[in-house]
Amino acid sequence: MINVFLLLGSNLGDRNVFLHKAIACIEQGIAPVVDKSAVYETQSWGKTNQPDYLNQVIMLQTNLPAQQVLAKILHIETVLGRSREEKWGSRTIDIDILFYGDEVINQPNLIVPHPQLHNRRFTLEPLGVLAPGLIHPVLNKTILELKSDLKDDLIVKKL
Ligand code: PH2
Ligand code: MG
Ligand code: MG
Repeated sequence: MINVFLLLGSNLGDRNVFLHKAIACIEQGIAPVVDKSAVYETQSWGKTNQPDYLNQVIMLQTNLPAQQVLAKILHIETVLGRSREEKWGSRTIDIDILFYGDEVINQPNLIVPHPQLHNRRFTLEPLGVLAPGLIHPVLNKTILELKSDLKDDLIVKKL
């Protein structure tokens, strides 16, 4: 079984409900959720004039290929009302693959590890609680090391 880490994010509508619904859909359609972080309220990164997000990291164990995990994630996002308009715009739910085991994937529609994860406090804070010693297979650093290198000062608050 492969350990797959996903980041959930919502900054539109009832953000808590969208996180819960996403986890229910993931358990039903992809695999049981083995571990999950607390929920964090986080300032919008990239486009800073957007509402605050709720973010959460979860871990699944599955044998599904990464492309199948991605296809199921995109379906769940659509079911939960995600519409894609502007880059980094507000969304009811965003589900990103952070790690797929220690695999490095560079395909037109899927880059793993997530190419921005090491630049984002809203990802490294929850991930650092679930998997502090996990080694990033491209940067060859642990999550805790990436966290201490971080230059992102946006507010990330554990709820
Ligand atoms: N996701 C983005 C862009 N900015 N900021 C926060 N705080 N949380 C997110 O999940 C997030 C973001 C693109 O997907
Ligand atoms: Mg995202
Ligand atoms: Mg996404």
